[in-house]
Amino acid sequence: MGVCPPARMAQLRDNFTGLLHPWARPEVLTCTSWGAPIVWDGTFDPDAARQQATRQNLTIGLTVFAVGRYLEKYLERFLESAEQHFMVGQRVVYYVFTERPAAVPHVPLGPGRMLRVERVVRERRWQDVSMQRMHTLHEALGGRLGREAHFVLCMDVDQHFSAAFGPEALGESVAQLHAWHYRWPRRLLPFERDSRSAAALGPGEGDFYYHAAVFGGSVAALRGLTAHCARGLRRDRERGLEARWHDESHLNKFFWLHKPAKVLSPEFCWCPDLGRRPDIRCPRLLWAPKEYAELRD
Ligand code: 2GW
Ligand code: MN
Repeated sequence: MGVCPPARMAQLRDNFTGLLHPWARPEVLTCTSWGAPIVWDGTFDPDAARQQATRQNLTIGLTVFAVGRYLEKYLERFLESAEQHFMVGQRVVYYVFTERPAAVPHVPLGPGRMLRVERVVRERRWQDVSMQRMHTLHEALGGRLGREAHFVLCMDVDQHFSAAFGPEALGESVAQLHAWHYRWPRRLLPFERDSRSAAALGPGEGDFYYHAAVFGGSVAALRGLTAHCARGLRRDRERGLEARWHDESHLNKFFWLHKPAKVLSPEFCWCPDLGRRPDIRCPRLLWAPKEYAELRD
């Protein structure tokens, strides 16, 4: 099904990940139509990925927003589990964005790992908390974060790591397959379809439905991504529109126009409510149970 042509293989070896065995997972798609690897457990060599990242002396940024009740509810477990599993052995800078820096938990960090807290203002509507992230990230990438890190992953806080999440997840631009939708027919994917929205995709458009809970890339690529999404979000707001899945809709539009260099399988951001599935061999990051009724008011 998803084996890459040999000509792509040489390129993939340079893609930070030692992606050497796409044929190891014949039951899933391991390569997109534009030649980007889709990273599944078994298709990469974690040690080769680690070594390659270490040789390049990378600094990896991990951004996360923890505003309002999400700080107490999710941040500590997110950070503690990241210490266990996220880019172990690499240089890592966590960037926590919150309106209450003093309330950020003191999680002991391993050597070469650092945490920076950035103050943000709290938006009134939850949709705005989520959407404002693109603008805030854009500014951060233009400042200290952008100078400090080579690659950055941007994540939701309402999840925790459960297995190794290493440099195999790094690339020039990285998109996450959404756990709910990765096996759906393309025409049913929940893209924004209202043509008035900046996030709109026309009939027949859209490759995959990507989850905004994990996206990443080089600083330059993410500057472009966040600028695009922040611009689209602002334009929609000026016209009294709000895309179906907020910032995620704009992210999906961006990745339709600018194909990701690497795609992460749903193992990299899995929803435990979906149960055990034979293609999900090694979930690395698990969604926390949704408590919309309690948290969205
Ligand atoms: C968000 C919604 C309702 C109530 C509160 C919040 C909220 C979000 C908050 O009070 N404080 C906060 O820090 N956040 C941040 O925004 C936090 O990092 C959280 O993980 C992120 C996205 O909100 P979340 O996780 O509740 O939304 P999901 O899991 O449904 O996320 C998907 O859809 C969102 C847009 O609706 C985003 O695109 C998100 O990236 C997607 O994963
Ligand atoms: Mn979330």
